Amino acid sequence: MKNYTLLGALTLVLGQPVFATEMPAMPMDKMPMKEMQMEQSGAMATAQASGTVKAIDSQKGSVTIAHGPVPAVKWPAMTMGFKATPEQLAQVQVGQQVMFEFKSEGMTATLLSIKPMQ
Ligand SMILES: [Cu+2]
Repeated sequence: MKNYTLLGALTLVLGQPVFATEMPAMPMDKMPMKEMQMEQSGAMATAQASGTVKAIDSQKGSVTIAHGPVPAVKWPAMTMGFKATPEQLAQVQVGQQVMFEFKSEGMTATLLSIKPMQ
């Protein structure tokens, strides 16, 4: 009988501080902030740029563009490949100056739209 009472008291004493520290921590409050920071650091961003078409690979579904600096995603000028749909690839030719919109997720950039400059 004595043991049960002691155990009960211990559970009560140990149980309460754990419960008490969980309440004011408010992890729910901090989570949206973390997600926002990840988005801002470029986990996924959309941007506009212009450049020159260097190569078109319709089998891979990609277009290589020598583009100027893109401040929105902190890119310097460079030549790189963008994922593109067959419809997007059909709108441009190698050597053309183009304006395009894209989204970047890590090292992968995907065209949202592309059109020749006039
Ligand atoms: Cu680039």
